[in-house]
Amino acid sequence: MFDFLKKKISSWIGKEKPKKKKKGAKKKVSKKKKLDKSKKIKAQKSEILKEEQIQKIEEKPKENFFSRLVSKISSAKLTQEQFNEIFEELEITLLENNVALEAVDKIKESLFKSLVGQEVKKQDAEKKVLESLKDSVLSVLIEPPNFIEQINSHKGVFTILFFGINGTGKTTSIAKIAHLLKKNHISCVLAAADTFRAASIEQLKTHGERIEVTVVSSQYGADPASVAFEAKKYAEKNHIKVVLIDTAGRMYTKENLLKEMEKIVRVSQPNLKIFVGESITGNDAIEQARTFNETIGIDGIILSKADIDEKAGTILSVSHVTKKPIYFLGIGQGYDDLEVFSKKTVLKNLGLE
Ligand SMILES: Nc1nc2c(ncn2[C@@H]2O[C@H](COP(=O)(O)OP(=O)(O)OP(=O)(O)O)[C@@H](O)[C@H]2O)c(=O)[nH]1
Ligand SMILES: [Mg+2]
Repeated sequence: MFDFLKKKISSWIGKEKPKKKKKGAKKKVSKKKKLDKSKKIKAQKSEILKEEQIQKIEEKPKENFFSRLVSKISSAKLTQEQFNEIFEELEITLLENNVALEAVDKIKESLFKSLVGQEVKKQDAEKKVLESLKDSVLSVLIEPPNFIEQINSHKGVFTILFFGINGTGKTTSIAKIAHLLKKNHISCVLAAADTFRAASIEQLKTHGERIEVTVVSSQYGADPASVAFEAKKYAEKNHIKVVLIDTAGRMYTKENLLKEMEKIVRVSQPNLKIFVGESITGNDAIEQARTFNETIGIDGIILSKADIDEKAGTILSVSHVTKKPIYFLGIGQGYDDLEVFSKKTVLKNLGLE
């Protein structure tokens, strides 16, 4: 994750040095041969010198977004026009890496405020630009509440509803969360409220067996809202702290499916509504999150498959677009492959910390 963007930023800020070209292996030459071939050696030497000169030229860092900003700032106050011209490179990089336009604009606004028209000492210019870049990334991220504390501080049963389109990793994320809760000594029950997709109930039951968590289920075709309700009742009766409700993947554009979801929400009264989206799908995931947020309302986000997302733009922009925090990133198919989201980790992954 973050590979592409990190590489670009690292090359800007000089963390990734251009690789030196390997020099040709020097031949061992005997004294006699040396004398005989002195002319040739001279020619070789001048060749090597030429090669070194070429290398020096190749190694000279190219003018990039970062160095241009630093040099403009250290020579005079940066003007609006200069900033816009220089920002273009960052803008393209961000868009190429799936960052949503709104988030790009916000990053631009934040950088603009801290750099344009500012009096900065020459020796501080590099630090100032780096700090501003960091701040502008932070400005589009939201730090999530502490998940475990949020549950523990709640009186009574804590219900979490998971939703999203088909195959995004809802069921897997539920199993990962149940596993996390168990590790934190918090009891939970799973509600098999995806009564639509073939084998979905068995899939959840298999996870339940593996992680030793009870699954409340009904028949295929049963009302998902009633399964969620039953699971909540089961939790109340058996003093179980958390109910995790699995739902069928649904297109956010289908009105009847959204109505069904509204009913599940009405009946189960969740304390958290978690949208599960795929990190790799970029603007698609952003659009899904936006629409689910407008129709059902989301409280938090899990972005799955971050382990196979090299661009990371969804991670950078989904919270800014929805104003809702990412709680976790799915980073694999195992039960422990769930990473608590934090701003600090994002900065670290981008090579900015
Ligand atoms: N690499 C990777 N694969 C994941 C991750 N999360 C889920 N998957 C895989 O994605 C596929 C779909 O996962 P599910 O949990 O069944 O997705 P779902 O959203 O419940 O699917 P539907 O119920 O059909 O809508 C499975 O093969 C999972 O193993 C993740 O974080 N990383
Ligand atoms: Mg599922």
